Amino acid sequence: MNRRGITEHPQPAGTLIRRSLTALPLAMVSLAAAGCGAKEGTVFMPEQASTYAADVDWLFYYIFWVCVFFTTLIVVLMIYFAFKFRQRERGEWAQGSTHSTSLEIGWTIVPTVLVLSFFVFGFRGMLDMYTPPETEADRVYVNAKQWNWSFRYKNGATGKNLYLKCNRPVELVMTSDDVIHSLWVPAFRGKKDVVPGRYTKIWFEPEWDQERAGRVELDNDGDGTIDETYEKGLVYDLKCTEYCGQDHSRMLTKVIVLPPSEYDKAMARIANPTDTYESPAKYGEALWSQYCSSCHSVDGSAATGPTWLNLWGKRQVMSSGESIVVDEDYVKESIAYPQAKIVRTYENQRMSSFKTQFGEAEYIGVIDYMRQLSGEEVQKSWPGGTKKQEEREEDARPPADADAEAMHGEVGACCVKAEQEREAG
Ligand code: HEC
Ligand SMILES: [Cu+2]
Repeated sequence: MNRRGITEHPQPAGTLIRRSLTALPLAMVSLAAAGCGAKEGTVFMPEQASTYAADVDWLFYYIFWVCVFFTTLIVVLMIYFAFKFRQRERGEWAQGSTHSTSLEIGWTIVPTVLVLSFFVFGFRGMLDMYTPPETEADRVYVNAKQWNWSFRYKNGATGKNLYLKCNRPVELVMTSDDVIHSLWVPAFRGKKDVVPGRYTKIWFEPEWDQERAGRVELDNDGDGTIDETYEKGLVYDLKCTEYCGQDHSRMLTKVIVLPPSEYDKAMARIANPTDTYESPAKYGEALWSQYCSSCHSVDGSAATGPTWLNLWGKRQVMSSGESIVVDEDYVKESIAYPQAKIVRTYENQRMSSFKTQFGEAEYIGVIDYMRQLSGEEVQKSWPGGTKKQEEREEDARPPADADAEAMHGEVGACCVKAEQEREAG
């Protein structure tokens, strides 16, 4: 046997492994702890904005550092052993000790305990995410379709943004009209598939952060003008995270976390589009941008569905060969029952019904917008009258400085209080 034969070395290698294994649990816990408690985002994670976000991150970093540790340990030892016990001469073979009971037991028990700990922490976290708190959670009904989201609130109003009350649990009851989508708010960590033909649920409790909360200005139709403002709020992204077709990446909207008084304003606003938009055509344009723009262009360019430019009054040929003049009845039918009449050459595309999202104001809005796109004269204001123009401008203007300060002091104060109470209790 060689001077540096294998028989001389099983002990040192075994000791090395055993030593590292005893130090391991301590190192793991302190490393995992380093990643938690941070509200700020990290390299891997966005900010933590819900009550369970910190737990998710803790588990992520725990598993991450366990993996980093073992990958390093295994690769370093592998390289070291490959070098140390390399064959130095032709015909040299390993001899002697080939079995170490303590080593076998060690590398069976330690990984088992670690993997079980992943399971226990992960399962507990999953149960937390699936079980809304005992206190009555608010409910929001979510509809997903290619390629937009809509949220229906207690007051019956529907909108494309998810408005939430700060420090108040909310349960989303979700379903899809076509394919599988998945709702994801990265800052809340929660994520759940939205499946056609059944309801799935997820809940969050958005945490208030008085420091970071600021004035919220939303341009819902992307035309460069502000449609909604709130004195104080937090805004996060909400996206679809299950590939659902060509414009999957456009299923992107906002979560707006608001103190109760501002939340009530948001509810009133979406319930009364006639106050928010000065004319049906303007509202129609906003609806187009929120729900229809992923498939219908308004500049004549090709998309999943026919363009709306000069569509109004046009003779449209259906797949049946029948030709139809685009008027109110046809548009309304196409929105509520898109499959009733299919436009020729669009047989392989599919539009989902907006029957549940649309009421009379929405139909009138889209119709007027289409008429406008065909160069027709449209109504300058809502039939039956609405808020006066000055009032609307008043709403859109930021409050004078003194007012603003008074409001910032008080808006969100209740959320801060709720937060302090939670921390204390
Ligand atoms: C997933 C893509 C998609 C979305 C989103 C979509 N549509 Fe469509 N739409 C289509 C397709 C495809 C057709 C043509 C096939 C048919 O007639 O059903 C169509 C046809 C129509 C027609 C008949 C047009 C014509 O040329 O005869 C109207 C009106 C219409 N859509 C309105 C809307 C409105 C309003 C919205 C938004 C609230 C909307 N669509 C959202 C895909 C879509
Ligand atoms: Cu989707």
